[in-house]
Amino acid sequence: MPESQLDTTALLRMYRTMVLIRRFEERVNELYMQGRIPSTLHLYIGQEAVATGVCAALNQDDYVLSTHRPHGHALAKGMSPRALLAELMARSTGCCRAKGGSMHIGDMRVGMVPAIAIVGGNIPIAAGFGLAAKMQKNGRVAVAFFGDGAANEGAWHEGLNLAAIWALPVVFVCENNLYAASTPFSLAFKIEHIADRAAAYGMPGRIVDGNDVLAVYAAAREAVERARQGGGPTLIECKTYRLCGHSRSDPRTYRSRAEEAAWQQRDPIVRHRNWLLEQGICSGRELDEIAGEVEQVIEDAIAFAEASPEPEPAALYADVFKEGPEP
Ligand SMILES: Cc1ncc(C[n+]2csc(CCOP(=O)(O)OP(=O)(O)O)c2C)c(N)n1
Ligand SMILES: [Mg+2]
Repeated sequence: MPESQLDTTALLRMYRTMVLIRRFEERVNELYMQGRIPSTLHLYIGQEAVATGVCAALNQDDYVLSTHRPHGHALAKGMSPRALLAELMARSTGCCRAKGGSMHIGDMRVGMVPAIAIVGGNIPIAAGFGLAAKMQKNGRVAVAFFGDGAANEGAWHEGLNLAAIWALPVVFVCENNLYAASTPFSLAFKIEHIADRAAAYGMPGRIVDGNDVLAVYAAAREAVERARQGGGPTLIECKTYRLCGHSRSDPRTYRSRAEEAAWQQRDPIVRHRNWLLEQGICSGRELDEIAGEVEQVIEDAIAFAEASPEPEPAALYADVFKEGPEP
């Protein structure tokens, strides 16, 4: 759908979502460096337009299947910042009651399937969610987010093929950020575009500027509608860049500071902000107010998480084994 058909509320909501993801992650990084968050983290800074644009095209009961880098997907799909932060801080009020941590966050009430950290592992599962939706005729769509690295996993090929032959309502969203950990795209692929692989499975492949939230939304909207109407899957490749390191303590020796600076110029949030102002859709003050409200939401989430207790030792086995009578 052209961006002119999005109303002001939807356009500002996109801005808010991107700012929420960015500031949430910046604060999480600070908390991590202060030792207030255990385990490890993969931040999404720089890729906010992908999660935001795609999730804006989804209904609450559509499914998102995420990766080791899931915070942005979860927030864009509508997960509570409180439950997310409490999970990162390993508190009993976390979305997985502290059993998941950063890489397994989820909330089925908003269609956020607990994230899967095995690279490419979410792809066949997305096909499974699509198959369930098709058999139940409930009109739901499953979206699988994944990185460039996942597109060279065997499970990726199997999942795309299954979705194609059974015309499943799935949208495959590649976030090609040019690196799989420290491996550059050019060392792992002999092709320029991952979207070109769609032809091998008989589905449409789309290439999108992943730092342009409106372009991502337009491509996602078309693919979601196609899936919902029984037209089968689509592969969307979003060209983007993570402005942060791969995970904690990444010295980023595999790429240059000049390359990072060039991508910094294409910051998706600054870009959307400038577009909103140029179009006269809102004032800078309104955007600053949105950012201010987001700060409060994040501070509230931090206070909530810190006031929450750690899980009781007795809760260790709860939700781990299936309870109830044997079938
Ligand atoms: C099957 C598997 N192999 C290796 C890893 C370790 N690992 C975690 S993230 C990652 C890089 C993934 O790169 P990409 O798919 O491009 O996603 P990005 O990190 O760029 O978002 C690797 C190799 C893993 N989690 N799963
Ligand atoms: Mg990558």
